[in-house]
Amino acid sequence: MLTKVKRGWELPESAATPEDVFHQRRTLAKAIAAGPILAAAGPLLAAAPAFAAKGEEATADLYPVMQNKNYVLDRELTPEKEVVTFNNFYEFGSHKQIARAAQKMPIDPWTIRIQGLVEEEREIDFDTLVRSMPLEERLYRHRCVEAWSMAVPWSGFPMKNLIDMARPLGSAKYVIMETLADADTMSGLRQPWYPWPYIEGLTMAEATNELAFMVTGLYGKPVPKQNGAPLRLAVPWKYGFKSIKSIVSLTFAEGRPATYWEKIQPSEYGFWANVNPEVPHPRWTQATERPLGKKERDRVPTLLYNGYTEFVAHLYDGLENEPLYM
Ligand SMILES: Nc1nc2c(c(=O)[nH]1)N[C@H]1C(S)=C(S)[C@@H](COP(=O)(O)O)O[C@H]1N2
Ligand SMILES: [Mo]
Repeated sequence: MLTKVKRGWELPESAATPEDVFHQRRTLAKAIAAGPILAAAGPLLAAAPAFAAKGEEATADLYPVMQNKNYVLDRELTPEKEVVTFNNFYEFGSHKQIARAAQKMPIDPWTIRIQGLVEEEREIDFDTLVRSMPLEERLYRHRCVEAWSMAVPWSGFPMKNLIDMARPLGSAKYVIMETLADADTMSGLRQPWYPWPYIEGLTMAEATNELAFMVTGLYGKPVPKQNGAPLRLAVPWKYGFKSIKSIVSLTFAEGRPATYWEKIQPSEYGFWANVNPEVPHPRWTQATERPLGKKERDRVPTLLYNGYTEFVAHLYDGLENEPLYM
């Protein structure tokens, strides 16, 4: 029989941030946006990195949003500057300094196509979508398969809400997501040996798990382009490449998709890609990770399912013969 296991990082109700602290933060964020009082701000808001969202975005009025205290970190937040200047977004190049180039990506208007095994195929306007969803902030870890990691405040809404809105048929077993492929602004698309567009997928059980999160914001602002504006996925128990950016479509299907990285190198990157320190990448260990902004000597141990075992381990019962950790 299953009993509810207490999650290690769950805080008692009494530890939740009271509303007035939230409002204080919001006022502070507005004040900072308005004038040069950086010295008064906390470290989270004080950094004003070159490629952070500027508050001019069409959805800027929505942020910051209330933090959901069910998702507690075991480590400090990564400085915003690191998160918005060190990125993987191959559409803009196969290196980390793509933030400037990504500013050219057109994101307004933005449409998300819902197709495949659904009651009715449709297109949703991003602005309408984000304004109809219950936005919250979640502090999540993120572990790249390259063995660097970060801990960030995403804003967004549960992926389950988007799945419910899409009304998939009972025959749908997977949801496949696709990134914008805009040859005019994405220079990476000129490298034809990469299988554009970037595609990722989840089982329906994974996509409706409470941890699966559709990201629309970061550090209390709209998510910057280099981090996957206007809509990206965060599945923190999986390697970072599953968290697909700048999503333009959701396709519901019966068959498992061949994902972008799987097509590039199937012996190194698989469909499941759950974090596991004990299963090395063919070319390096996954036992430890370097938090962004820290030195090599400050590497920390990597955790099974990136620390989210209690949320997701049951999703893989009976699948022990699958390559779950690559
Ligand atoms: N479309 C798209 N999504 C993507 C990628 C990419 O190259 N293209 N890189 C992935 C990888 S490998 C990681 S680690 C994260 C990085 O997200 P960040 O730049 O916000 O840290 O995005 C993921 N999503
Ligand atoms: Mo990654």
